[in-house]
Amino acid sequence: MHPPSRQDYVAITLGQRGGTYNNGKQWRRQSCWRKWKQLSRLQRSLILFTLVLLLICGLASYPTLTDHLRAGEEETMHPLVARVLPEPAKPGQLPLLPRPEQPSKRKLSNKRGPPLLQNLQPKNGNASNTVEDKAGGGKEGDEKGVISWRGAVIETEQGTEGAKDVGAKDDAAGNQEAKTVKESEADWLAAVKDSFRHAWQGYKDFAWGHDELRPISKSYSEWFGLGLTLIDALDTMWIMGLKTEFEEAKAWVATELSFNKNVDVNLFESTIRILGGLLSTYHLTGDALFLEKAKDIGSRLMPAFKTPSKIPYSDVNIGKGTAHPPRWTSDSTVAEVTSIQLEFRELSRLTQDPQYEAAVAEVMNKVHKLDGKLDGLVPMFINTNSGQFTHQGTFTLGARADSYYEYLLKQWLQGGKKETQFLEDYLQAIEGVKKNLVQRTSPNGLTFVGELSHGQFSPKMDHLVCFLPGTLALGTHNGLPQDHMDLAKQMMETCYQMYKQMETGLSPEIVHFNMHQGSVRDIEVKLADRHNLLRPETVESLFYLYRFTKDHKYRQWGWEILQNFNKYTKVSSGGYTSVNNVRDPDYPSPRDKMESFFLGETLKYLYLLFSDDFKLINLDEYVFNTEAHPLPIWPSSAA
Ligand code: DMJ
Repeated sequence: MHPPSRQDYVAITLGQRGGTYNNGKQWRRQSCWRKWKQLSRLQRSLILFTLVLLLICGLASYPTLTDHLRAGEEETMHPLVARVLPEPAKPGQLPLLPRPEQPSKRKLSNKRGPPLLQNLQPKNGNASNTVEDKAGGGKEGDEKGVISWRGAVIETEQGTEGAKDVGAKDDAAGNQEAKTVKESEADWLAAVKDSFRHAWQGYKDFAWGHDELRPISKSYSEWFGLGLTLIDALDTMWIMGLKTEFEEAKAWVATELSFNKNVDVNLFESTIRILGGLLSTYHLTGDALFLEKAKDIGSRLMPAFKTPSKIPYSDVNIGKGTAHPPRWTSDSTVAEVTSIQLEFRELSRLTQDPQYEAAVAEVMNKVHKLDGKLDGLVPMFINTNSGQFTHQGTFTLGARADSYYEYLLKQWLQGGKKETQFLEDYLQAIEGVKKNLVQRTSPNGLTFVGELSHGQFSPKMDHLVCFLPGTLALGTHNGLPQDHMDLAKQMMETCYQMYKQMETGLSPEIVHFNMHQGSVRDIEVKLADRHNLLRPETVESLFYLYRFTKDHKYRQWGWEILQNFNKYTKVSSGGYTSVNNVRDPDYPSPRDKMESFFLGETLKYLYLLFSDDFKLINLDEYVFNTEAHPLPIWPSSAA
């Protein structure tokens, strides 16, 4: 947690002085051990005795000390945040000792960020000006001015400065406030565009044509071997007006992309990222190349539906035309088989070939009729032989079920609000959510959506669930009940707090909420759940909430999140990395992977959130697939 006015940026810089971050740690460990071995037994005993003595004194004074520190911090904090400070050590557990630091660097800056990786902070705090950028020059993120999508020249170095005004705008006079908001919009758009360029540069330099960038090791990883990041990012570049980058990527699609490969791909992931990305890029650009590629991958995915039940297998070999379930089960995931519909339906409409739509419609019809739901909520697995739900009795809006609900609403919207079965199932499911899964935290009454397992409620929520405020708001915008919007706003606050209350300002993958009276904090995070994969769901919902309410606070929240991505996940040689520990601002521990959805979704939603041009992907004309690829709402005659 940090005061709202903080402007600093820390980029992760590795391998600059010979050796990676991990190697550095190992070296320090070995050197300390050697020194320790050189001491006499008496010297070692004395040191150990002193350390134990210090530890006892430290433990005795710990509450007083932390109370004192907190009192200082609380003055600058949101009152809610101030009440939910980092976990003190549990009884019987030693408080975590501070990590040894390089004293000279610490003195130079008391900013949070990995100290061993910290750069000297540029005074203007520009997000894209890492040390290497400054020294090396020539990188696109270093440009003095960039052209926004509106055509205005924006000084990137003013970008962050302008944002300071927004933090302090509360007491500004009306017209001054309007001016500040307008300036901020331009600055924030430029900043998110800079972030995209930085991410793209890393991908270009070290992972071009491969699935994902590994920014720390300056290499790449393959999942399907189909240039996943490049395809996922196409429409983002188009929307941001990054024409040069777009043309380079398009040339790769035209000359290098081939789906005639002996490779197993996941039906859901390749549908939402590749088919969805190609279809939306076709619509935005009108370029037939993307439709041709979409047809190619779409037809190669069809063998997945050749199952006894017509519930598709999870995996398809797009070269051989064979499909199969995962090795350990004949089940598919419910969210996966029910979140490919927008894309296949659109492919049928464009090609006038009904087979795609027929295949996914059959899945929806089957799921609609199945037993095993609870008030419209679905289990997480479905068997490809029997066509029945399996592992029944567990209900979540998180992993394995999430986008089932999203696609009920969105299919209804895509088809021009005529297919009422989708609407009915959606409305029933939201009532089911409210009845069975919505609870409030203690002490601050945050609204959240937990999980139910065989009648037992668990106050656990995946970050993935943060798609829900946006979907609920979209429903209300299209005439669904106002109480959906009320729930959306309450949950939006919770999702924001999942970022705000972490020491890095970034959300963990999973949180557990406290519900018992007398709890000290609302949010707990288990050790294994502290990672952040650069996921989009919260900024996606912020985008919808801002579009429908025009409440500027949602953009302010998005801006804070972007700054924290820049501070803790930006790698100076290019790209952003997922991290292991959002609770440790000194060492968030890079995971060395930039997921394709960071470019496909996270940065796109941030850009659209900061844009006041609501015609840029008009939500009455487009519906976003679950990977943030906009597809057109069908004209009434087509539905
Ligand atoms: C994306 O691939 C999609 O948003 C999907 O629906 C859920 N998981 C990731 C992002 O978190």
